[in-house]
Amino acid sequence: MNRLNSIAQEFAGLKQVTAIRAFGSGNINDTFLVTIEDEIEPHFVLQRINTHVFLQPGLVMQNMRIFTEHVCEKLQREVNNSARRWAVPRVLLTSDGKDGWVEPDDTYWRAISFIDDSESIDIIQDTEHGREVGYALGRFHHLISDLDPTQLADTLEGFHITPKYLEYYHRVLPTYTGVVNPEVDYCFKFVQERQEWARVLEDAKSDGKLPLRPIHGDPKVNNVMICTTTQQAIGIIDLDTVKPGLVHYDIGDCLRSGCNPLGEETKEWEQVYFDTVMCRSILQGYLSQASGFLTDYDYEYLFDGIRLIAFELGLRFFTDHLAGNVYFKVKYPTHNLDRALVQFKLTESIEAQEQAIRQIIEDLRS
Ligand code: GN1
Ligand code: MG
Repeated sequence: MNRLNSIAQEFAGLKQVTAIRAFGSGNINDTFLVTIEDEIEPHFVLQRINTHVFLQPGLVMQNMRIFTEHVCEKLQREVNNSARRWAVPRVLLTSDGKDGWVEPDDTYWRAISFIDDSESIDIIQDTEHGREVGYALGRFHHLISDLDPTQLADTLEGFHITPKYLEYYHRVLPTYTGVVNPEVDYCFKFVQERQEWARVLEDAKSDGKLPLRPIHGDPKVNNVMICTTTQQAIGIIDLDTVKPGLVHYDIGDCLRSGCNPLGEETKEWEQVYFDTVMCRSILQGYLSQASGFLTDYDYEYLFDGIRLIAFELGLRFFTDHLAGNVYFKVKYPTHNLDRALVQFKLTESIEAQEQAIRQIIEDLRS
C-alpha cells in the first residue's frame, strides 16, 4: 500500500479504499478524491494542508467545527422555510477520533465529505450560473450572519488586508533580480499608481464604518458546488479561510472570479475584461439572500470591494513572482506573472466601468 493510500485509509475506517485521484485546481493545498467500498457514500475528499500558509492547521479545523455546528443548527431551524437543498461538508475523523492526521514528516492531512450529485465549475457559464453563484454566497453569509466572529480564530494573519500585502511587496521588491520586461514594468507601474487608494477598506474598517463579520475568504466560482441535476447552487466548499473579515472581501472575490469570462488562468491577459451583465446577475442572486443584513455603508463600499480584491489578487500573484513563487503553486516560472497580468487587466476594466457598476448596485439596492 503506498503512502497516500495508507493516509486515506486512516479516514476510511473499516471501509476499503479502492481508488484515489487528484482533484480540483487549488493553488495552496493538495486535494484528492478518495473512493471507498461504501454504497451510500462512496467518495470523500482528502487534503494535505499547506502548513507554510496555514501555520496552525488545528485552528483551521477548530474554525470549521464552530462554523459547521452553527450552520447545521440554523439549517435545522430553517427547515420549513427553504425548499432548496443546502449541503455543508462534514469533517471526517480518523479511527482514533481526530480531525487531522499528521504524518512522520509533519505533513498535515484531513478529510471531508464529498457533496454528492454536484460539480465544481472553473469558469462561469451563463447568467443563470452567475445568479446561482451569487445566491450561494448570499446564503452562506446569511447562515453565518449571527455567528459571533470573535469565536473564530485568525488562521491566516493579514489575509485580504491589502496594505499588508503592499508592505510585503515593498520588502520583496529590492530582492528581485529577474528581468524587467514590458509586462513586469506594467505591473510595477500598476501597483505604484494605486498604493494610496489600496487602504480604502481598511480605513473604512478603522473608522467603524464596516464591521468584522465571519466570512468565507475564498468564495471564487469553483468553490460553489452546482447540483448536476438541477444546476442550482447547493453549497460552498473550501472552508479553510472561514474567519473574521469584511463581507466586501468575499463579494469582491466572488465577482472578480465570476465576471471574468476568460478565467483567471488564461494566457490571453490582454483580452481580459469585467463582464457587467454577469455582475448584475451575481449581485442579484447575492442580494436575494443578503439584503437583510447589509448596511448603507456596506453598499457604499461595494464598488471599492470589487475593484480592490481584483487588484489585491494581482498584487499577491505579482509579489509571489518577484519572490520566486514561494506561496502559490505554479506550473512554469512566469505563471504567477501571467496570473497577475490577468487580475490587473480585470481591475483596469472594473475601473473603466465604474459608473456602470455603481449604477447596477444602485438599481439592485432599491
Ligand atoms: C488560493 O488554493 P485556492 O485556489 O483555494 C488563495 C485565494 C486566491 C486563489 C486564487 C489561502 O485559493 O486567496 O483567491 O488562490 N487562497 C489562499 O485562485 O491564499
Ligand atoms: Mg481556497
